[in-house]
This record gives sequence, C-alpha cells and structure tokens, in this order.
Amino acid sequence: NLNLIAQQKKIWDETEQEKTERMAWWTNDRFGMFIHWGIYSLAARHEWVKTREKISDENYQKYVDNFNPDLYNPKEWAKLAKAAGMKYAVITTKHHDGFTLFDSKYTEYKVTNTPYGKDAIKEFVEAFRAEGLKIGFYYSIIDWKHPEYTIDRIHPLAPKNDKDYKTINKDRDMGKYREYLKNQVTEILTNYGQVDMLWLDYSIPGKNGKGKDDWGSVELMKLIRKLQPGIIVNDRLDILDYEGGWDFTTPEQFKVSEWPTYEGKKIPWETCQTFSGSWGYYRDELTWKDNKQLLVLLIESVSKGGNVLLNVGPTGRGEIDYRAKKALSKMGDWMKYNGRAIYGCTQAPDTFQVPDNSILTYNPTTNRLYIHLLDYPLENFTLKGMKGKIKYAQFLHDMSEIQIKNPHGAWGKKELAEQDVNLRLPVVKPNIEIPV
Ligand code: FHN
Repeated sequence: NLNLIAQQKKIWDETEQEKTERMAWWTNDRFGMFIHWGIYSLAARHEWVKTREKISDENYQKYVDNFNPDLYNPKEWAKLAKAAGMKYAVITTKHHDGFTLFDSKYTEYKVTNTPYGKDAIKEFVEAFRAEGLKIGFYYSIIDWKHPEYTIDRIHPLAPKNDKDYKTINKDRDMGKYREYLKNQVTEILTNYGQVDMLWLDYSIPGKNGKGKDDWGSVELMKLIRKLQPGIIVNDRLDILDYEGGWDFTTPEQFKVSEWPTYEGKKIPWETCQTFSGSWGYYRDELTWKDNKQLLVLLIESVSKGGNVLLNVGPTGRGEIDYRAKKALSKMGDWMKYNGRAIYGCTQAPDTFQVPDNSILTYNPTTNRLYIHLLDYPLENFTLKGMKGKIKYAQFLHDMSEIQIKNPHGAWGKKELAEQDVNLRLPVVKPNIEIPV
C-alpha cells in the first residue's frame, strides 16, 4: 500500500491551502439536497427493490417502458431546495441498477430510451444553476446491468453458494467494465458544464464486493481531477489516503459523535441522511424524522464541523413527496432566521463550555458564537465559564438585544459561579390579539 499511497500522492500536488480554497464554498454552505430518482421510483418501495425482491430483468423492464414523469419539474425542485436553505444538490445520474438519467452514448439503458425521452440531468442542471445552487452528481460505480460487471454477493444474480461465482463470472471482464465506467464518468463531467461535486457510490473491498483495483480508482481519480479541476469528491472509491485521493468522508444515516479524523487530523465530512430511512421513493415508509430532529441533525453536524446532505426521493411521476415538501418548508422557516448560525459556521472553540441542553456553532470569520437552545428556558439562561467572553448578545429571531447580567444579577435565582454569565432572554410574546 505504500507504493499505492505514493502513487496517489502524484494524483495532484495540491497544498493544504489550495484544498481549503477549493472546498471553501462547500465548507461554507453546509446544507445540500440529495436526490435519489430513477426507474426504481416507480416501484415506490426503495431503490434496492430489484435486489431485495429479486425482480427479473424482464419484469424490471416494465419500469423502463413506463418511465414518463409527467410531473417532473426540476425548477420546482430547485425552488424548494433553495427555500429550505439548501445551497447545493446531488442527483443520482445512475444508481446500482445501471439505468442512466442522462443521455449516455455507451448504453441503451437510459432515460432517452423511455417514453420520457429527454435528458433529465440536463434539465436538472439548468434548473438548479438558475436558482444559484451548486451542482453535484451521484454516480454508482456498482452496476447490476452491465454484462461485463462481475457478479458479487450484493448483485441481484448472486448465486446461493460460493462455488458458483467462478462459473457465472467466467465470461465477464471487469477490464471492459472499467472502460465503460471511465467513459460514463467522462460524459457526466464533460457534457454539463462545471460540476461542483462528485458523489461516487460505493466500495466493499474483499470477497463480498469490489474495491480500488476493480474500479481502477487511482486512474479514475486522476481523470476526474483532469476533467473538473475544482470538483469535490467523496471517499467511496476505496482509495486509502485522504491526502492523495478524496476530499470528504461520508458518514451515512447515523449520528456522528465527534468530528471525524484521519491520522489524528480533523477532516471534512458530510453526513447523508434520509427523512424516512429509504433513499428512493418509498410510499409506505412511516419512520419520518420530525422537524426538531431534522434541525438538530443540521445544527449538531455543523457544531462538529460537518455538512448535511438531506435526501428526497421523488415519485415515479417526478414529484417530491408531499411529506418531504412540508418538512423542507418548515426547515426553511427556521433557516430564514437562523441560517447565519449554520452558513460559514463550524465547531466552537473548546474554551466555550456548552450550556445544558444546547448546541454551539461558531463563525470564525465574524467571531460570532451561536447558542442553540433545544428547549426554551423561561427568561434566564446561564452561560458557565463565559464571563468576559461575551461582549454582546442578540436573539436571532428578531435581533432583539439580550441583556447580559453579571453573575450577581438580581435575576440569578440559581447560585452563579463568579465566572458565569446570566442572560435575560427576550420573552417571545405570543402574537395573538387578546380580546379586550
Ligand atoms: O446502496 C446505496 C444506497 O442505495 C444509497 O444510494 C446510499 C446513499 O449514500 N449509498 C449506498 C449505501 O451506502
């Protein structure tokens, strides 16, 4: 691996400063939309439906033959993302089933061969760029359709026992698949203008799946950097080395406990999350995150220096689920007043003690500390150990001033230590007219 790492170091000689500058927009923007959309959306039962339900190619073809998203309106999607406070979007150009939402000249298994007939990715790019959002492409390196792609344990055609793998793969040539992979990555990074992010998915090195040698990861990463020098790439090509390969790590669906590190150094990260557990549209999914869980997910991620890529799974007709729309709209209401506590923010210096039931985010450029109160205290709020560190305080909702009282202030019902500070919060009066 030392040789491989040495090789990777030659992918490009970018300094730490240059990498920071290249990623500055992403580190600032913090919040993006993930979009899982494809022919599996017609099944309305998860993007892995073909494998999970062992659907034959012949039966799965019915989804291709009936893909005609009459309600597909990427302009509406873009406005929804923007109103939610999202600054970038990453769409599945191809998922594991091998079907492309773009007009590829290397396959017939594509959106332009369906009743819809148009390049859906082109329309997505135009709509989201028009709303000022950055463009990201998800591309599955896994491909259950390609005839040269060798069958492994997560493939829909995986045999029951191991001895059959040799037989079923004897005529398959991953070298030809690597060529296809390179050609399609070239297409998506050449035919749609500037692409800001590439989200490749995914490697299982070892006997259950595929890794860097199967994909030709180092060569592929060099190609990506050549085609789109400013692009940001995730960590799923099984390339070992953060310095020589990928840009950010991708904790998925779980709660990140602390800022991820590589060789002891904090590294860029983005958690990808769903509303309901399923990435692709799943009509009957019931476990939806509520508004507070979604906001805390975003605040907590930023408080640990990370981004959130929150997924929507549009329906087979091309509409974003009404539940997702409602959730995004409520997040947008919050982001309208509190976006400044998210954009350009990161982990607070550890000199600040985190008050009970709160989360801190911090903007190092403006030197602003943001205290997110997860449950509204009545009027007083004590900041431990912050005496002399807080010069001025405002209530973000309406920028009304928060009075800072010294530790022995009259309101201090609780014993306040010398170095504590007491805040009197503006009591948000209910805006209801009380009849006289
Ligand atoms: O198998 C995929 C899954 O369908 C989905 O696309 C997620 C998104 O991060 N990635 C893989 C699972 O990690």
